[in-house]
Amino acid sequence: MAPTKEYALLCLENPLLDIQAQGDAALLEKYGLKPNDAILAEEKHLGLYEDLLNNYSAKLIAGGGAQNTARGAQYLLPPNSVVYLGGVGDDKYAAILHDAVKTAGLRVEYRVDPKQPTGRCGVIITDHNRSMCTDLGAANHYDLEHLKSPEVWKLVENASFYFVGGYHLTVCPPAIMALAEEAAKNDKVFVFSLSAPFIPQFFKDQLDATAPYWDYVIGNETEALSYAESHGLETKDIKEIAKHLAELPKENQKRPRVAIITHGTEPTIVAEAGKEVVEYEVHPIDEKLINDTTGAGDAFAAGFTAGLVAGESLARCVDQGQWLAKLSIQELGPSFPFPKQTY
Ligand code: 26A
Repeated sequence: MAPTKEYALLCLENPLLDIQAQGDAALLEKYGLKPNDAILAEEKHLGLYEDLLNNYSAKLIAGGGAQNTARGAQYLLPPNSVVYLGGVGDDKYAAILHDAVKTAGLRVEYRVDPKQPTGRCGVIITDHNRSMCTDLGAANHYDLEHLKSPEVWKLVENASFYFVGGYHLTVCPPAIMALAEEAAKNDKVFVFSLSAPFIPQFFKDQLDATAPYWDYVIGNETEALSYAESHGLETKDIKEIAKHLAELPKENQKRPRVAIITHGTEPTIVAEAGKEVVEYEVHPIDEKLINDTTGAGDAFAAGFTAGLVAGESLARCVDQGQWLAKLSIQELGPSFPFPKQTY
């Protein structure tokens, strides 16, 4: 991949430790969880984490949607290309995250909260489904003060690409808006992920405030459908929804917006403002090789965004996203194979 300047890509969201295990219908029912979903934990869910660790031989794996994307993009780009921001505690879970990002060569600038525990995401695997239940902890305390601190803001000013996970809308919209405005003002690239159906559903106003700043918006079919429903679009056609996203009003008129909607093994849908929608077949994979699809979308976003940073064509960015997603689903959790594979 072409050399880029150092830390050209800056990512922001919620660093989490995934507590992941093979589960069953009874476990899902016990906590009132759907087989395939991502939600914020309520009081009734808080026993899940110990339950997974004690009774389901759960594994601890570095997670957090955009942190997975940041690791994936760094996997493909030259050393020192990606920096990631978010909030953690001062505990053994944070130490695990530090080890994982170090191995991945990802630079992190965490806001460390001495009083809050590092965020946890319970991941229950049943067949090819994964149900995620997140207790944000310290990740919920990320703030604008950290982003605007001189050392961190210097990294913001230096970067040319920003990637923000929509999950962060539940945490610190002002930090997202600060990055969005910085991007528009300086004609930098702002990439945004819809993250989960509950974001367009329950964080609609916060989401809509970021929309004019999206240069690239990435989601999957369930997120697109949730967007359509919460915004009163009279369609369930993914192509129509992608087109709608691409044509929304835009702050920086120098870049036409592109909406990218992945759809499992169905073709990826790409709508660029003012152009026809294009579909890209995914890379076929033998069902038997699929280990775990947790983080497939994050890996797609990683391959795609790394392509943008390297100045590749839109078609190649999509293809690289699909390629990295295919590699990631053969691993346990949102991980990438070592020794490294090259695109
Ligand atoms: C605010 N919420 C709910 C979340 C998340 C999240 N990352 C950030 N914020 N809920 C789940 N995840 C992460 O999604 C990855 C798979 O795409 C999990 O940590 C998991 O690694």
